[in-house]
Amino acid sequence: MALKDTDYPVKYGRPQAANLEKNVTVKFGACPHDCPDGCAMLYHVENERLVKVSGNPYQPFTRGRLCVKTKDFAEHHYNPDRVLYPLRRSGAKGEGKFVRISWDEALDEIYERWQQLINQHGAESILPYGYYGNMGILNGATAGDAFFNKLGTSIGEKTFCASSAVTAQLMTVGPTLGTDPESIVQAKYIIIWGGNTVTTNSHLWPFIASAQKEGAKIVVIDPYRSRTAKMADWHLAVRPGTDGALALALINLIIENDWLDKDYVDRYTLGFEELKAAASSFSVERAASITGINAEDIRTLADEYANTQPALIRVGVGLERHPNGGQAIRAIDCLPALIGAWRYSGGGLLQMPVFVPVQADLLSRPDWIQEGKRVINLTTLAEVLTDKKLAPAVNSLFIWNANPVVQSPNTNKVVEGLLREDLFTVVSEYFITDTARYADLVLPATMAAEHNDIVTSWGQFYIAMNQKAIEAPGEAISNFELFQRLARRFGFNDPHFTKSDTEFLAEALDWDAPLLQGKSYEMLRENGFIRLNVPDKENYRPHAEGNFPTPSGKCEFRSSLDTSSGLVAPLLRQMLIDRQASKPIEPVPNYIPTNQIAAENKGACEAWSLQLISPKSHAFLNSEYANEEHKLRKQEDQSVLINAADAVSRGISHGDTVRVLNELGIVVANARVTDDVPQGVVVVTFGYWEGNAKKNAVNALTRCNGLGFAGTPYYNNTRVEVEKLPAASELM
Ligand SMILES: Nc1nc2c(c(=O)[nH]1)N[C@H]1C(S)=C(S)[C@@H](COP(=O)(O)OP(=O)(O)OC[C@H]3O[C@@H](n4cnc5c(=O)[nH]c(N)nc54)[C@H](O)[C@@H]3O)O[C@H]1N2
Ligand SMILES: Nc1nc2c(c(=O)[nH]1)N[C@H]1C(S)=C(S)[C@@H](COP(=O)(O)OP(=O)(O)OC[C@H]3O[C@@H](n4cnc5c(=O)[nH]c(N)nc54)[C@H](O)[C@@H]3O)O[C@H]1N2
Ligand SMILES: [Mo]
Repeated sequence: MALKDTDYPVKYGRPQAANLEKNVTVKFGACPHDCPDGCAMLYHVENERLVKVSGNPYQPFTRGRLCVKTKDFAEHHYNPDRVLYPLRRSGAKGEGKFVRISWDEALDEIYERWQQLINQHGAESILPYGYYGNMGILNGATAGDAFFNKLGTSIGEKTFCASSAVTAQLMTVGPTLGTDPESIVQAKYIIIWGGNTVTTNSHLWPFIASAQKEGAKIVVIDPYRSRTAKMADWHLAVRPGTDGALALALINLIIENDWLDKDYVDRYTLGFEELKAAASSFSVERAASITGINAEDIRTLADEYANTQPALIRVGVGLERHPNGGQAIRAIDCLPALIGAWRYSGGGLLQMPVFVPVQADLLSRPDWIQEGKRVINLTTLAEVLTDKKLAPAVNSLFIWNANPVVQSPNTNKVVEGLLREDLFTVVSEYFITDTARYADLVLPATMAAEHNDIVTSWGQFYIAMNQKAIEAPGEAISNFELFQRLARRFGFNDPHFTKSDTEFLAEALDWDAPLLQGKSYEMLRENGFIRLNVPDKENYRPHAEGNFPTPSGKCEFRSSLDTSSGLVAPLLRQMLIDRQASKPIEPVPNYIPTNQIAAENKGACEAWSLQLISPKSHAFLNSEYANEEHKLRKQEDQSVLINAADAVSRGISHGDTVRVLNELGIVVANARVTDDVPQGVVVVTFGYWEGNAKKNAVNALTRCNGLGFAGTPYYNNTRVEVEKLPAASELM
């Protein structure tokens, strides 16, 4: 049901209002996962036990449905493998042997080891490595910032995900929320570009399906026939890393055929002539030979997209993971303005509505960062840990909300680094993950129902409250509490470190900002969720008359955003520098073949004949849940999807055990011979743990790279060979 703001004061959440068994109380939950859906949940508690977790049926976007990952979220909290007490390594590194210690012992050991490192090498020898295992405002990737800024450690730059997509968006349309996902039921043409909605954003799918039922055509642009492509009306199998050429060819066709909304372009865009020039060399024939999509299909796509309104583009992150992915998204982001799609409710661009007014400075304390502090990009962990010339060397890693052995590029090198005897590694976790296995100390962390938080979304317009519903098991503590305790152990007496979680939560959002005006923390606590203060979704047309939050106020085909712009937060400024080329990102979208950009990878890329892409697994959330039996059963053994032509020429049959390899590593998988992938492309999904995969998970094959556009890692720009495994002994 679609309720308006005013319709939902406390209809649920209070025990007496809900249809509940006796003795069951309900608290508001918010899914903590790094997922665009941001579900509002309800925690059902009986005799101090979490007996059920359901979706909050009143949240209009997620509408009470939970996904395959969180269906048994209550049971997840009671998984018997959970780490419940601080642990100290008792065997060799990586052996996985630990003994229980007390929190005081753990904090003392961290204090003593770090003081020693600080005295010998300076605090920059310590590297905090946090990511979005938890998306909460208090317990998320930035939970440790205030503490580490005060301590003066190296700063970890986090560009694993969406940094190209967000930067492209900032440069083109500015920090706008874009099209309301609930409005897209009105769309008549929907392009899902480099995203696997059915798997990764499943609560958006019903809106797309509704539009489809009402006659909208759904187009998926993806190198392989994903679950989403199978549900679509039309799948275009683009060659990986060539989307920029396709988008520029569409622009060229739209201009050549005069399918433009000239009035919109004149009034509300900047740099049309430059975009026209950039696109002019992308004839349909040229784009067809680059992308592998036939010329007639490209023509049809341009014609249908430009002439069917409302037209919507949903951009995923799959296409950003190439050296030219950022510029491809820039080109795509220009399309809605060219055809005036923004004029229509339900049309436009749905990308990353991340610009929610969180009081980030209050929580992270960037004012405590000392001038010139070393910034280390965390996607280069493999190199950082093994670089003998790095000064000071990284001698201690503190990891929370992250599983770099599975998630960071170049697993074998990450592990080589983690095995260093002179590296002191602390990991805060739920389980002994592939990363925690290499830790010197493991610290137990709370799950969502065991702590308080607020969760914002990066896929829809609601914020959700997460209330502590049950006591933490054993001695688990929240990330928030962990850093408060560490700060006090280090003698930091700033009031920041004695404030409680609920005190911070009351201030965590800027309630005076336009997106929150008229809303309040009390309202959030009362209702469990609130909608951002944007107009009624039926009529929401944020850029019908321009009003783009860019320097010019227009959709910028030629970006005028530069590193000095006040619109760009200081930590984002470096995103506008192409670090590989050491100059600002080109302001007009372009397409350069990947092997011309990633020059240092060129040899390796060309030595292997197949292109590997590694999208998300359906039943895992990144690497979470890959240790749980029923999720593994759903997801099945690690497999490699391979086209019949590629399989035959290698003597591979469906079901064979094969190895996927390149100069960095070997991954063992079951071959699935299928025409879901085109010739020349293979797919191994991401998230398996070493122990669950037959041998190694997919990042054993991906490399650290030049960090061009916005520091994005090029996970999908990976070349491999696939070979039939001759003997079972090789599995060892
Ligand atoms: N079930 C599940 N849901 C998740 C996650 C999960 O692990 N599991 N992870 C969450 C996270 S952190 C994120 S960031 C989102 C990501 O959600 P998505 O944006 O859907 O991300 P991916 O699955 O990485 O990639 C999407 C698609 O891009 C395609 N792709 C790869 N290379 C190219 C290319 O060059 N061009 C084009 N056009 N397409 C390409 C892949 O084949 C894939 O089908 O999902 C979130 N939701
Ligand atoms: N090849 C390839 N690699 C990829 C991707 C891909 O598509 N292909 N996707 C990339 C993307 S989009 C992303 S976002 C990253 C994801 O990378 P990560 O954010 O590192 O995700 P996970 O691997 O799920 O690891 C999160 C860990 O945090 C732990 N955790 C969860 N909540 C808490 C908490 O409250 N406290 C503490 N202390 N720990 C907690 C979980 O148990 C889990 O082990 O991976 C990237 N890597
Ligand atoms: Mo992500």
